[in-house]
Amino acid sequence: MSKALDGVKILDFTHVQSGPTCTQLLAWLGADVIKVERPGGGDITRGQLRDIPDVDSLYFTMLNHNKRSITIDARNPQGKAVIEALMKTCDVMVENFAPGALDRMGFTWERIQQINPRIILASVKGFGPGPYEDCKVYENVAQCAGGSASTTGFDDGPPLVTGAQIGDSGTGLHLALGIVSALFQRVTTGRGQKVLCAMQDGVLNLCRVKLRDQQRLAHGPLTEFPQYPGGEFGEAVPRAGNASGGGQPGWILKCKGWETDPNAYIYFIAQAPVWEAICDVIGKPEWKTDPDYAKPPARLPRLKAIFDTIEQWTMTKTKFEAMDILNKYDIPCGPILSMKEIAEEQSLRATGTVVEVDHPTRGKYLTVGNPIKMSDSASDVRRSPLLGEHTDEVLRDVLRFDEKRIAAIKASGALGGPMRAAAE
Ligand code: CAO
Repeated sequence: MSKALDGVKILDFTHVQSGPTCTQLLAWLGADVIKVERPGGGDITRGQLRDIPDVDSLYFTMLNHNKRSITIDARNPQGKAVIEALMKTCDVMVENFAPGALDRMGFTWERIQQINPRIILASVKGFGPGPYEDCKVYENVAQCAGGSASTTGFDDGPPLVTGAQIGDSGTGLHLALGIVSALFQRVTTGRGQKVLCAMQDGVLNLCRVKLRDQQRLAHGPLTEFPQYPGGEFGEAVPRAGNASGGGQPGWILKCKGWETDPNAYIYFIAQAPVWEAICDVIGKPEWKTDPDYAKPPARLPRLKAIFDTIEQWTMTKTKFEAMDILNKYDIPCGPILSMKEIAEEQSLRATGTVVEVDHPTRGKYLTVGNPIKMSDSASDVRRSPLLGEHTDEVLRDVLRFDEKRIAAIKASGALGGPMRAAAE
């Protein structure tokens, strides 16, 4: 089967998480992604959070599937020449170096356009133009600067970061959309363009409901928040605990076994259209006609007491039993799944969302496959490359350099030391 991005060549200068997330997605969609790494250690994540000595970490392997790896020293003149040759043949160059690093390598946007006017230069930076544009940024910095941390957590606790990597992976996703859009526009203009995604902007985009709430605050308290009706609302959107960000009240409730299992909980949404069914299920049929409970506005000041009562019912069921019962009535709910449960969930294996991959030095490991499912562009998940595994192959087959030229480049030290052979 063909792939959506067949024929698209990506020069991948990314490292750590944000950029690699983007290029991994493009690779799953069929692009040929050639990852340029510094000789010696390569992407720093190869050696970070290692669980097995001297083996590429899961951090690296889970962000770099379906790519080829070439080692090039960008400061070596011969290395620079190889990079320029790759720029001439590639459609897109993706990077997430610290601000200014690409310019310092000699690859300004003007120079890149001289080399290949059709190339798209896609970058992740921490911040867009402004007071912080020169700052280096990691995931949690972006969560804090993008509005997520101030609105996450409980009102009586400090700001919290979330485990979902909305700063890194979220921005990588945004960048991938920018790249395919630029490729589409190039069909008519014939020109490449710069695509920039700032992590602060990406996080804020994912937090836009909180900027909505900031403006609602000017017109009175946020009635769906747990602070209402008794608590104080200050000048900024407060942390909402587990309240739903939408128009239907929700909360996380204990289920059977919560005393010993930290994930024996269910998210329960008291959706208005199924309110009567909720009353019947939890044994409170009188609430259907009680003026204090029958209509949504009457329930808002009583949400805590309502969820406490519903919890008395959910505590008598496991989260999966509660799911089965509630789903019969179309009551929206979701079990709090642990990573262990997700790793073992067979339906996620069946759809390719959780995939087992074999790696030559690590052995078998689990990863997350492509979450975008397309009927005419199926994704296969291929293991991440060893450092420099495809250096010779790229010079020979992509750049069509002859053996003599390859030998001269190697002798210059531009590709680093001897390459590790692929040991399948
Ligand atoms: N050959 C020669 N030099 C290379 C090279 C190669 N193949 N690849 C990288 N380098 C050099 C760069 O040129 C840079 O050199 P100078 O700073 O001396 O010009 C140097 O390696 C380090 O690059 P860096 O500054 O990007 O890396 P860092 O570890 O210091 O910072 C990070 C990491 C992520 C904070 C920074 O890259 C950044 O802010 N990126 C943008 C935001 C981003 O993507 N953050 C998400 C990170 S994931 O949590």
